[in-house]
Amino acid sequence: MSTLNYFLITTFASCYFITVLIVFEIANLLKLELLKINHKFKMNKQIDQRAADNIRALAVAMVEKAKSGHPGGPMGGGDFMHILYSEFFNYDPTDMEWAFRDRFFMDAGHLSTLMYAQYYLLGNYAKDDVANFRQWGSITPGHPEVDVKRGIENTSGPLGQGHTMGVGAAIAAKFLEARFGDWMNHKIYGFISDGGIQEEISQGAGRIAGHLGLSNFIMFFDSNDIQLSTPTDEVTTEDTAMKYEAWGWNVVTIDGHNHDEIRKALTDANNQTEKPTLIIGKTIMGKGCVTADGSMFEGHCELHGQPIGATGADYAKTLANLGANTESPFDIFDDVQEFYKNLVAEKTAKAAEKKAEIATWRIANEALATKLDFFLSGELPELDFASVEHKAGLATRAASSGILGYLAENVENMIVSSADLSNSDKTDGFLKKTHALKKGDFTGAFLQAGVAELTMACIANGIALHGGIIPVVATFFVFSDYMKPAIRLSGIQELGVKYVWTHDAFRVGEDGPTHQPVEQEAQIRLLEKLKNHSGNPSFLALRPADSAETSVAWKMALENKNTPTGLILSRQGIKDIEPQGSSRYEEALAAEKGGYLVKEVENPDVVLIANGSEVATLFAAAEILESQNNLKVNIASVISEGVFRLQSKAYQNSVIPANTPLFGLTAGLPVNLEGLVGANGKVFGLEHFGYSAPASVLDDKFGFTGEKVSNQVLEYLKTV
Ligand SMILES: Cc1ncc(C[n+]2csc(CCOP(=O)(O)OP(=O)(O)O)c2C)c(N)n1
Repeated sequence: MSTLNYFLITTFASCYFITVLIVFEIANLLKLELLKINHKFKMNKQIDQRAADNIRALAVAMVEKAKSGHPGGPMGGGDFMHILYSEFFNYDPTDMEWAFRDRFFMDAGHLSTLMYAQYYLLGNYAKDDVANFRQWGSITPGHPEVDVKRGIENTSGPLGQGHTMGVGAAIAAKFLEARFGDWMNHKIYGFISDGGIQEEISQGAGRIAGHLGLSNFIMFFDSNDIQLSTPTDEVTTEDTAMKYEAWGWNVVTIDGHNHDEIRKALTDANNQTEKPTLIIGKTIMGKGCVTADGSMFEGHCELHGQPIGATGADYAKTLANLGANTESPFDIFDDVQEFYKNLVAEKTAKAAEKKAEIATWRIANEALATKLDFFLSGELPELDFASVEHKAGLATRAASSGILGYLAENVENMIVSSADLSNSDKTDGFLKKTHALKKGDFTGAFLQAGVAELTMACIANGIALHGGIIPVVATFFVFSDYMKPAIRLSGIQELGVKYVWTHDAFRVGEDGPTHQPVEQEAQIRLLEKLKNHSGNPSFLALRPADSAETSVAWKMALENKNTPTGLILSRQGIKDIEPQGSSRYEEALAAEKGGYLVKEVENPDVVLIANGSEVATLFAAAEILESQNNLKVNIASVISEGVFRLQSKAYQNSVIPANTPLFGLTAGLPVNLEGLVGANGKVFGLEHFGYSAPASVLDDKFGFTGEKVSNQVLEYLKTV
């Protein structure tokens, strides 16, 4: 062998040897990495299970200690919650009110422990908080009450409303995204149970979410086939998946305890661009419950709504089965604690990245960024309500239409909605200057809610909760009955929703008693007497007497950001109140005190009191009383008794004196004015359902003409 050959062979051999060595090393490294990944995966699997069990154990312990609550449902929902919050949900733990956080809207308020347990793992609650579930002064009330700083986005309890508010928030998010860009693509998650699915409102929420293609809305249905009194198959045979598919949803059914299936469903839902997603998670009521002898005790109706110790399950054995310390059941498991500590750090870092991205956007889009900040601040632009001119003798709904047209041009962050009555409730004044929201196009500002008053009101609550947008909803006053549960939640949650209610009295006329509100004003005004948790009247109800007062009422409504406002408006034209000076609008601004004198003389013989269109009737009566009976008459227009009662006693007395005869006129129940008129006064109102006939005929038949009212006053004055 030549030296050259020898050299070539040895070189080749050593190269070969080195290559084999390298390949071998790489393979080893790869194997090691795979092993590590596998180990981590197994660890994760283990920790996921432990975290979900920890949530279950906490929920059980909270209910047991409180001696009341609903343990079974949270035990089923724990797996979804943990996977959602650990792998998908984006928020900034150091800045809970960050406007671009994902939102979680709980429908099944009775499952509050599920949220408290989850947010306890995330550090939003202390051990004492969860241990004091449902107790006086605790921050863990029986049903969740909005508390954004701790992650509670909405108050819930009345089933069906929570997820509908989520739909509202999803609409708000799309509205803002259409104006400021895709970078704000946060998600709205909903959590619903059998009860919410059965509530009628889910029809409206499901229809609208599908119709508008709310791809940013992802709802988990905790489908455990058990409800409070019975298994669900005793009350329903519907195919829920088909129902939601028919509404245009993306629907997937999974094992709600299988973490990989939850993960995949959430991944797919997050990639949706066209449709909202319903993840039907088949879960087990009371997952993990065992009896005293250690056998499983799951899926029972009795686990729904009482401490598990009061059922066939054994409390201590169940805690042990879930891996909890039976002596200190409110502990977070060590490994779960460690996992969540890291998770919170990761979430914070991820949010910081997103915030940096947003900061770059802000630099490149200065004007838009300023506008966005303005929207989110909740401030109003400079508005000049006096500049809106009204023709003489308008119905207050028509005056409202003029204001809405002005607002359409001057307030860019309003969504006005009507339950298929925009041309009657006159929100078309707004609609004509914008266009309706549509699937794929949220550049408009009008929501055609369809005939679904409760859904619409609830959506408005959700829009308000999301922030950045002022929601306005409209329908006939008589149908405020259909909205009442949502109005109540607007009040409890202190939301600045604006309700526009037109066709405010029997003067609806020919439509008859079904359409003629009588007791509605009394019902709504009860909320003015009911204080919210901030100690303020929970609602502001305004029934303006003419066009100028309607402008003032809108001003009051917009400036009232922390409680809902209702504008109660007439169908029929109303004679405007004559200005006593130069500007009727300036004088009508006194309505901001709740009530004021629209006609004032010294030492009146009688003070006539009304609101809305009855004020004009009082003017007609006063004319007769003065010209034919030589009486001196004052007239007070009280747009809101609630606001009036907040004024000084001296002011109240200057409008409604204690020692002068008082006569009230209302097209609603007399109780509307009895508080103002007092025991010595008289109120003439309606004490029966209406009838179908032209409005002027009803005025005459029911005694609401100037002449008939003047006779009533004279009769009354004989008695004082
Ligand atoms: C509007 C409304 N009606 C009734 C109730 C009372 N309620 C609370 S939970 C519940 C049963 C709901 O069953 P489901 O949603 O299946 O909850 P789970 O049994 O899974 O906990 C009922 C009727 C309510 N909270 N809201």
